[in-house]
Amino acid sequence: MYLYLRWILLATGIGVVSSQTRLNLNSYLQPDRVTRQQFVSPPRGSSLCARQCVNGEAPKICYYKWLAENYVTLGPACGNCPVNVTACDEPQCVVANGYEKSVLTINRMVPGPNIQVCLGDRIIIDLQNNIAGGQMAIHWHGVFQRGTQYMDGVPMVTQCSIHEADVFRYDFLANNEGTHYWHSHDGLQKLDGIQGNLVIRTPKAKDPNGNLYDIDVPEHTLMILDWMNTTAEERFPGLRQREPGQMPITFLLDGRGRPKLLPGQQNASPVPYKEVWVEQGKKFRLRFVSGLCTVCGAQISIESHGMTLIATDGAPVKPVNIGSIDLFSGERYDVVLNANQTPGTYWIHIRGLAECSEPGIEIYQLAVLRYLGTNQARNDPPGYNGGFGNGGTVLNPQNASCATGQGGLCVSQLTGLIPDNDNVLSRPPNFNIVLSFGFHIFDNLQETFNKGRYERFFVAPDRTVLTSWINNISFISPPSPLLSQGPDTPREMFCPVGRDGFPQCPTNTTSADYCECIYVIKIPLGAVTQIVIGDLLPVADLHHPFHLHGYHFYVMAMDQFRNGETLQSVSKELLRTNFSRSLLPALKDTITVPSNGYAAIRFRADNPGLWFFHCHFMYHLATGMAVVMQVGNDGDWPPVPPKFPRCGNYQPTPYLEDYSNIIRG
Ligand SMILES: *[C@@H]1O[C@H](CO)[C@@H](O)[C@H](O)[C@H]1NC(C)=O
Ligand SMILES: *[C@@H]1O[C@H](CO)[C@@H](O)[C@H](O)[C@H]1NC(C)=O
Ligand SMILES: *[C@@H]1O[C@H](CO)[C@@H](O)[C@H](O)[C@H]1NC(C)=O
Ligand SMILES: *[C@@H]1O[C@H](CO)[C@@H](O)[C@H](O)[C@H]1NC(C)=O
Ligand SMILES: *[C@@H]1O[C@H](CO)[C@@H](O)[C@H](O)[C@H]1NC(C)=O
Ligand SMILES: *[C@@H]1O[C@H](CO)[C@@H](O)[C@H](O)[C@H]1NC(C)=O
Ligand SMILES: [Cu+2]
Repeated sequence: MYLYLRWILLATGIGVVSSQTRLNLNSYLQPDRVTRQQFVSPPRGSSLCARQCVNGEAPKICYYKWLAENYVTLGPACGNCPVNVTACDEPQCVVANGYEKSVLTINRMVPGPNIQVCLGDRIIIDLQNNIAGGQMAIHWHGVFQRGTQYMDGVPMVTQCSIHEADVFRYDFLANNEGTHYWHSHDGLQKLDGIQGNLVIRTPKAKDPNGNLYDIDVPEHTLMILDWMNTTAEERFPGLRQREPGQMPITFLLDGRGRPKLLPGQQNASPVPYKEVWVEQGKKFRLRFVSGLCTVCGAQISIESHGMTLIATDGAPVKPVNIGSIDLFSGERYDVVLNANQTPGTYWIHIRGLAECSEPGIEIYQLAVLRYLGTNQARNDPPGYNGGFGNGGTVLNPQNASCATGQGGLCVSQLTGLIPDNDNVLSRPPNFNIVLSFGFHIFDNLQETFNKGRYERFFVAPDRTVLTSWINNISFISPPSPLLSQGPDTPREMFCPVGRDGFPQCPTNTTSADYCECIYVIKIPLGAVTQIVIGDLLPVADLHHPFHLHGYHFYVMAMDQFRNGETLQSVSKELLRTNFSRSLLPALKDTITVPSNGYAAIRFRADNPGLWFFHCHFMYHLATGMAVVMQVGNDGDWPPVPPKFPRCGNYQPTPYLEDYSNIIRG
């Protein structure tokens, strides 16, 4: 391992840390947020990692101290916010939607600390867990962790959860650029506040779209959250009588929003809207990060301003003008906003999609785009239907025909700008995986809840009792991390492997179409791998976003099933035709599978490790809509560092131990 890490450090120029040199990390400590002023003109000799990246500059060490704990919105730090709006900006005041609620926070912020570094920097985070009785692990969504596979932050896949009162040090290199983010991968914590931005910049001259914008500052990384007025656990598995399901009540932009009011209702003391500041005559790079957790997508549009899309999940694409973006959980889209309108204030409109668009629900949120030097107040808040995308192209639409472009611009229609240096596209894939996902519905509740049966389930808004699967398998967590303690998990807990080489349900399961086991698909190291993933739910208006850890992938094709197509027929046809792609596809790491449709993705499996591939809807993941992609074998990925935390099952044997000696003393 030391060899491996030393090699990385030398290769990237961070040769400072060796077993001999001991440096005081505190001198590299970073603030939780950096202002535009600090970012653009830092003091001489500044150790700030949030900076404008310069060609040939030595990489920096970026050290962060994080404290995770139980916290509260509108708590004691907030004084009399929102009656006194100035008090809402006090340190440690978490405002959210102005509704008092228990949350979980890192450093008492929602979203949490904003990590902004340059490509090649070394990110070190000491995470102290003070959550009462809670355990956690943080995933760096979009970061490949090549060489530091054990830092991927998936509990029981890459590491043990960090227990209360413990500190864990995350330490990895920022080796792939783009707009990423971080979130707790443990339980349901991210919906309660444990997530934040992670942006890895390159020098502007190295961005193929760098000439399209003038200003790219940390405060323009804009995280969109869905928000409940209860904790996430209150909704799991879900109440049956009152407020069933897991629906949010609103969205927050960068942690701010107002509660939805009924028509004619006035909020006596509303919290201030989030304000995004721009200067007239300049072009701004806005980085939208979807921290959404529930099944609702969010559509973003800006009054009187179109947008130019320049990157998807961190990777540059050929610029294209759009009017609005449909964002789903885990996705990121970077756009250029041209501040060429009359100086003033303009609405930023975020409206709920899918289940959140239903009559009577219609969740939405507003924020303000403000030209510097103007202080005009706006008293004409648009409603749910008052979005500003009218006429412009909808990016990443629901229900569109991706083959014809009718209904919006699918990500499969974008043109990428990252050349296919790995020869992923030039030949047919070596390794094909066909996955379907769906729900097992427990319709005989008397049987399901019979004495001695304990099926995992959740309750949908329509009160259906169900659980989630991929290829009929509901993923269960191993008792020890597969990456660091693989042999500690009993073999019989894994799904048996069928004749086709893929895991399947054990033959003796109680239900023909559903089982729970540890689901691991093995991919040969180096194989050009194609995954075709299909939604087998005929009508539900759900668009499941699937995220692959450790990689990004070319989006080869996606669409809804048409004219009697099935997942099998589509995947056969896609293989036969090579997708007929003449243009370079876009790269993503999270793909929203069209409802009652499919997506095909392709990548070279050259990053060995155990990489989670799962639906990014939090409650679907919690009920098993997940699979581990094992690329290569133990020995292909680096071993964990010395003193890496260990954990495991305390499963007793069925035999009674003889304690007579101890009892006698
Ligand atoms: C409003 O809040 C600010 C900041 O906390 C404080 O300085 C000021 O005294 C408060 N004003 C009133 C009227 O309470
Ligand atoms: C949460 O919000 C919902 C929808 O606005 C409302 O019906 C419910 O009463 C709220 N719950 C609490 C505990 O305030
Ligand atoms: C698919 O691509 C490979 C490599 O370019 C080529 O040999 C093969 O003929 C193609 N198949 C079809 C059906 O186009
Ligand atoms: C199926 O077989 C496995 C292995 O023999 C056993 O552990 C498990 O309990 C069986 N399950 C059922 C539902 O019978
Ligand atoms: C899932 O179960 C259904 C019903 O038993 C079966 O028809 C289908 O082939 C199974 N799918 C897979 C991928 O095993
Ligand atoms: C997409 O299709 C579903 C199912 O037919 C429908 O309920 C939903 O309203 C459609 N959404 C849009 C945006 O067209
Ligand atoms: Cu899902």
